[in-house]
Amino acid sequence: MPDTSCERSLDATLDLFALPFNDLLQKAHEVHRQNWDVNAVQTSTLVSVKTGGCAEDCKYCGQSSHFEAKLEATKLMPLEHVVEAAHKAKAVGAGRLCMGAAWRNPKDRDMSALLDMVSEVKAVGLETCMTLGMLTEGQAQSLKQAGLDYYNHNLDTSEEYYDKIVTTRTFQDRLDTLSVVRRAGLKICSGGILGMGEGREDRAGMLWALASLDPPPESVPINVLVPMPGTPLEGTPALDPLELVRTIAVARILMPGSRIRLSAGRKAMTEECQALCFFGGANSVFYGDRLLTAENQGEDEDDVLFAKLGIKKSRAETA
Ligand code: SAM
Ligand code: DTB
Ligand code: SF4
Repeated sequence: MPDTSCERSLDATLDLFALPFNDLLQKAHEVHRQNWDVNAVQTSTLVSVKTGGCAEDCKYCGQSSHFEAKLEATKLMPLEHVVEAAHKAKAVGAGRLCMGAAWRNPKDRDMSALLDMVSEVKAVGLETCMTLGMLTEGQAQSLKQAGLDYYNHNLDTSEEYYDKIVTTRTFQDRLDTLSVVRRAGLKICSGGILGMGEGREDRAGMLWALASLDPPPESVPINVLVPMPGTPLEGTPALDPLELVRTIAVARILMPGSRIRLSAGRKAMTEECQALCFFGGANSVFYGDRLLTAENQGEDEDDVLFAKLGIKKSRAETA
């Protein structure tokens, strides 16, 4: 980033958030237009290859074993089911399959099955992404060798707010894993969640931390909390949608060359809110009627929205 003073830059980020809405949106849209086809949106479909029973205590997550959530823990999904999900995703027009596992980290004994998933999904003709928790150098390298394109590992929130949300690992652990992933030559997908009771300074701090990665993540998922029954954050008051639009716009200005994904939470958003997010710089979505365990706005509804907005689904980036 051009600015060398971290504190000044965080202040500058907060100044962007504080701009009059129209000024912020215009600025973000200009950056968007200079760097991207503003009428094209990248599409990733999620599949949960290992659900529930997770040892971490992320307070937003229905898959943690620390809370009352009723989600049943599964074993690792058989390869043929993953391949089936890939064919289905491809048939409806997704560009990437993102395979998620409810783990603190993968065990070495799981690696060969995971590597097969990567190569088989690539063979279907999709880009590949995985999100499996912390990785060792060796695990990251073997995923890269198998053909993995992206690794998703979110900062989730600001460093300051992090321990209100997760206590079983630290913000620094997340940064360390991102370094491991980068050293292995994988593209990074990293973002966070809004609407967890954090303040604007936390949203700014998270975006500043993401933008300060060198280079910034190629893909930045901005999730809005999906309140999961039985989790400590279940009753958190909903985020003001205009604050989501502002956050997307600031992300676009700070990370001009990154895909900004309007991620979890779209099912509860109006079309107007999503349209403003696309205007302000979002150019990627999770596509398909399921996220990992929660419902998503389905492909049919997305196709109707995209048609109304004149948006096309963009080609795969690494094919
Ligand atoms: N276990 C791995 C990890 O935490 O890195 C990978 C899977 S985890 C479900 C991936 C990301 O999904 C989390 O980092 C979080 O940002 C997002 N997420 C999980 N539950 C969510 C929820 N209820 N609402 C919004 N985003 C959520
Ligand atoms: C990301 O940032 N969001 C996705 C993906 N990366 C793995 C997950 C959203 C999960 C929403 C809640 C659920 O489906 O359980
Ligand atoms: Fe586990 Fe990931 Fe859920 Fe945290 S977000 S509890 S690490 S599955």
